[in-house]
Amino acid sequence: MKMTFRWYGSDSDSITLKQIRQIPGMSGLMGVLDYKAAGEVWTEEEIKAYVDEVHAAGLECEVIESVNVHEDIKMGLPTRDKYIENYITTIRNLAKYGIKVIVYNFMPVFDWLRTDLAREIPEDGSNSLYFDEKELGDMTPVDLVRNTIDNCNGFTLPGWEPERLAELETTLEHYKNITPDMLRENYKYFLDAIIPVCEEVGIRMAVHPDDPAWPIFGLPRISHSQEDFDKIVALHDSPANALCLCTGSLGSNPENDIPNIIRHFGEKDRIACLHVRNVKYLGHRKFREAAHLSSEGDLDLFEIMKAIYDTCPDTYIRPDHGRMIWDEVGRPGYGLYDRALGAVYLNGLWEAINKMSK
Ligand SMILES: [Mn+2]
Repeated sequence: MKMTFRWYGSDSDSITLKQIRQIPGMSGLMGVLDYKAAGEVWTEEEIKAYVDEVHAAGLECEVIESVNVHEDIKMGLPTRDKYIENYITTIRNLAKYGIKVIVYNFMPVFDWLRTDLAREIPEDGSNSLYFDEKELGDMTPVDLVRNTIDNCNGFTLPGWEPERLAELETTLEHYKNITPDMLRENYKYFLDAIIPVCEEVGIRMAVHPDDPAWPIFGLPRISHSQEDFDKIVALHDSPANALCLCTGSLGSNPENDIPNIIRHFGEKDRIACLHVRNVKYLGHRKFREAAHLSSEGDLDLFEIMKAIYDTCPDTYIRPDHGRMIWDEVGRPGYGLYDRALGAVYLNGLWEAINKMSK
């Protein structure tokens, strides 16, 4: 297992590579070029500059996140072929600079959704991302987008780039005619085009689950259960068609048994990387994000790490959204302190599991 950390680049992250390097047990990053719009080619120059900077700080950069899929590909529009060509160019460019895994999603419009980005946790005065379907009741998708962009402390959030959401109304209208099966057909068309290239250059695609793990605003969503992912891995049968198993996203639905889902796909060699974090259930379709420690939320992080150890021990993992603690100001979910605590805790679990298994 390689422990990694998400980093947005020196121009758009409040955290430095030096700080990340000083977290015990940190091997590298899950990196991102957060200024790239969906559909754009990531050029060799841009990738090289990013990777060189990470290497110079003594960290690896083998996983890249948020190579976003253009909506025209998801909607199956005639223009999709041009964007698929661009995507393939990006895959080839990333492979040239040592990237092994690309994290992406195939969610219509919304990458992830929360109704509050800084809900105070009464017990200790920290705050975290929060979701309550009831609060969504009167909000339109446009309201929610405005609310999210207005409350992210001046940072753009992954998946919520203002440009990408400019044509929101038109896109939402278009999705009304797309069923989950049609979305899967468009998905297969995309995978059939890119996976042979991934096999050739040694990259694994890792799809991220829907977050939260159920349909929202009537949009077709096809990635939020073990059954969903069984269908996705069958769309194009290859180890390069793999998952980024995000325990918190899938775990937002208590019906998802996360350790079992990890074992199911780990045994099939279909997990390329994981985001590991905890969630606290507050009611039906209502949750907040919690510290990583099992006792702070509703997921069993020991059982999760054990499932990884048993079925996909060579994978990449990273702590995911942390709380904001110790008065830190940063991107909601992506502060330094709580994610660093999470990484150290997960490494501690790993050491214990490893030693007890011998
Ligand atoms: Mn995640």
